[in-house]
Amino acid sequence: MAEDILRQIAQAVIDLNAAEAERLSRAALDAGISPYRIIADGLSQGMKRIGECFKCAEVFIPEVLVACDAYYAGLNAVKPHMASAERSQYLAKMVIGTIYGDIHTVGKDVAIPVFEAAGFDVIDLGSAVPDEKFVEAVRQHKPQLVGLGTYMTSTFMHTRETVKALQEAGLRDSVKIICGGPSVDPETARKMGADDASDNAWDAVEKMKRLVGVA
Ligand code: B12
Repeated sequence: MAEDILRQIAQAVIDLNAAEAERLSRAALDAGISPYRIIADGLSQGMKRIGECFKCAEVFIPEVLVACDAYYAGLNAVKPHMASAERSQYLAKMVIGTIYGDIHTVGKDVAIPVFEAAGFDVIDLGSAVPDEKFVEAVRQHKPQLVGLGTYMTSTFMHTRETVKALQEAGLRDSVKIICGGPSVDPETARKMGADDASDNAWDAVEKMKRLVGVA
């Protein structure tokens, strides 16, 4: 019974059906299935499949964005029912934002549900985020990871400044920093003081798990 409904929830995400993902997630709650299982074994399995289809070019960015909507429709229905004990089952906490000077948001908006579906607790700071806002957020939320959305070569170079701001605040050693976007590469990211980089959210998940030691 539980397995059936969880499979149907995953399928609703794959079918890009937000209304169905929400309806089934509520039905699963009513059936006594825990919010964590609905997220991990239902919604997230759907996003995982969408990622596989994206890698094989069976679906494209517009479909991925609609799948994200379906994922969030289910997630928002179950999240208020999560006990704090369940929240602690996250793999790690991440603060993410598009770097200063860069207004691109789509990449981050696709990446966040992928990271959440993989078990990361993600705090989104938005786009064109000033360095001080990253510093404040790390101080407040104490994440293990900082994600920098860097979608242009010029703003990718700003990574050095963001890292410096964290260093000067004495926070650099408390976090791992990963850059993401089409113009990034791990070697240059490391030269600028970050720990890694990825141009694909699904590949990034594996790197993030290694960075926080849960791979
Ligand atoms: C849409 C778009 C815009 C839209 C943005 C709308 C929005 N709300 O995001 C608009 C029109 C506003 C725009 C503006 C500009 N853009 Co533009 N834009 C694009 C475009 C066409 C698509 C970007 C996109 O959404 N991709 C789809 C997403 C899903 O892919 P993605 O970002 O790579 O994200 C994936 C991964 O990188 C990863 N990921 C994403 N974020 C993160 C974060 C972390 C931490 C991790 C680990 C992983 C991760 O997950 C995603 C899924 O796998 C690209 C071209 C391209 N092909 O990329 C140019 C592009 C990024 N833009 C570019 C430029 C130059 C600009 C402008 C300067 C143009 C101008 N002259 O005004 C301005 C920027 C202004 C500014 N200050 O920011 C250049 C950058 C060139 C470079 N290498 O520096 C590009 C590459 C186009 C080009 N070939 O010239 N742009």
